[in-house]
Amino acid sequence: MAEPYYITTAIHYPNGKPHIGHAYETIAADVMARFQRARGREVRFQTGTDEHGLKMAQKARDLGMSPRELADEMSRHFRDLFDKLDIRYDRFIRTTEAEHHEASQAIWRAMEANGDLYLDRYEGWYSVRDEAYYDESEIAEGEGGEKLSPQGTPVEWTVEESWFFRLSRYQEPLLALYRENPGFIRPETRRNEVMRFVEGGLRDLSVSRTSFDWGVRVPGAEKHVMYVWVDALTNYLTGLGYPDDTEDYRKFWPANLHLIGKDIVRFHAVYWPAFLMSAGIELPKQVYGHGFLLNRGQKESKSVGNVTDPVELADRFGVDTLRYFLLREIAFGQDGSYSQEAIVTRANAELANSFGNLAQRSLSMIFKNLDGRLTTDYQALEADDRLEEAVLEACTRDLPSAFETLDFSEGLGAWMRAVFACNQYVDEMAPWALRKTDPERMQAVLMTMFRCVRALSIAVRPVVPSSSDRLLDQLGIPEGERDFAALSDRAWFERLCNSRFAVEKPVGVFPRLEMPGEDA
Ligand code: ME8
Repeated sequence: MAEPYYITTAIHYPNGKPHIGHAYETIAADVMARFQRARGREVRFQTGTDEHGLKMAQKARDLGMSPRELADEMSRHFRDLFDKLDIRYDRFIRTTEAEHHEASQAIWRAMEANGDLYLDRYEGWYSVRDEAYYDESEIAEGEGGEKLSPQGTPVEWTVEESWFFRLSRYQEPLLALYRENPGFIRPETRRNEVMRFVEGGLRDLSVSRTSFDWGVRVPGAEKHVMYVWVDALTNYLTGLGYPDDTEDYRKFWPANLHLIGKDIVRFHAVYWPAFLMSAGIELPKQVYGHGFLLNRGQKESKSVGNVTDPVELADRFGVDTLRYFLLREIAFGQDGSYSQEAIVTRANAELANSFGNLAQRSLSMIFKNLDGRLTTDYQALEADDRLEEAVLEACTRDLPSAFETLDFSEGLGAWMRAVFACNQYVDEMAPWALRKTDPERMQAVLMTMFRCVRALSIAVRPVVPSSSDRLLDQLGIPEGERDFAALSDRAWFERLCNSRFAVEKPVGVFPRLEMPGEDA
């Protein structure tokens, strides 16, 4: 039976249209989900929108809408973007769903039954933007003397009656969790930050609000709504049918990976496991805090006027190009910069001129010189075997082992080195010159190229799914043979030679892009 794999992204605040950071995180999760499917695992991939909380309520009020209307409108934009980006999720959750309210109330009751919730008064520095209270020690002063959170957002002194979660009880169990499971928080830098924070001591957490009502009601205390993070984190359970003992829940919980950005690691690696321990629910296996995407080194913001619509980027450069660029250019755990020039440079150098060119010249030569016929009737020389071995090693060992640890850029780097090796081989072998002098040798070279292009297309398919499929269609590779298992099947080539003879005139799948401005 296929081993299950459950991956989630953060659920996004639909208080505006999706930005490039949302696209980045969700593309990475989609690549991971496709990669695990291609490894033969049964994958469940969930994303969605986080629709409650003061931030949503305030934004809706500013726009003269109800929070529900705002959530409906903006959530639609997220789904449209993800469809456009070829993101194949299994569940898109909205926290305003009735099922989600039930799940959040169920986990609340479980924490209460464990003696971890109590009513008290809360005073503290509250940031509406972060939906979080901060300690006095964490507050800084801005240039105009205003108080700021560690994220640089404004905070206000707030007093309210509130339910509290006994987070202080969980300091030791959390530290034990991090120590015993070094992979629980990744990458290492985030793990260190979280450990230092927890070692510094944990205060009980205010987990309800009475100042507004846009949220999930606290069971038995109807004037309180849950702190938005309690309900938001619970989405990962709701999507599997919690609190019911469903087949999905049994199969997919605990989650293998919560993929989130670095700014919300504390919520996922401290609060969430504490809530789950309290409720007696198994803990997820890993929380990965990826880096931030910057526009030419700067955070995008409306006031700077550098906000890029990810839909426009996809329209302009192509979905697969954007997906490839984001994962190849930036070391996943770190912050990284993008610009239109960088996208064009990377896409032209690697997709169009290297991989695309390799595929196109291999197929055209087979089409022109062999009438599109594949054959097993040739003698491979050592150079041919050596190349194929190197390509298979990159495709079945280096890329997968890097992708398993979310080192996408490293995995794609190994893949690209294999592409370069193939192009170098073609240049050295010069099969076009062999046509007259040594047609048998030409056959061996062209078949080797064909075999390598197939392996490279399959390996990179999670990243550039539609381009890779267009290429594999041209190669005649059956749809069920485009995964990693197919790469260790020795008999595929013989089967293909027997089943199929002429390729159509090959067409390139990775167009050369123009630099911004060139077409103006
Ligand atoms: O934080 N680059 O929602 P959100 C990369 N609703 N990632 C970025 C980014 C950037 N420039 N900007 C944001 C929330 N992100 C909560 C999550 S989960 C139970 C609740 C990432 O819409 C961010 O780190 O502000 C987060 O993982 C995701 O986008 C959604 O951010």
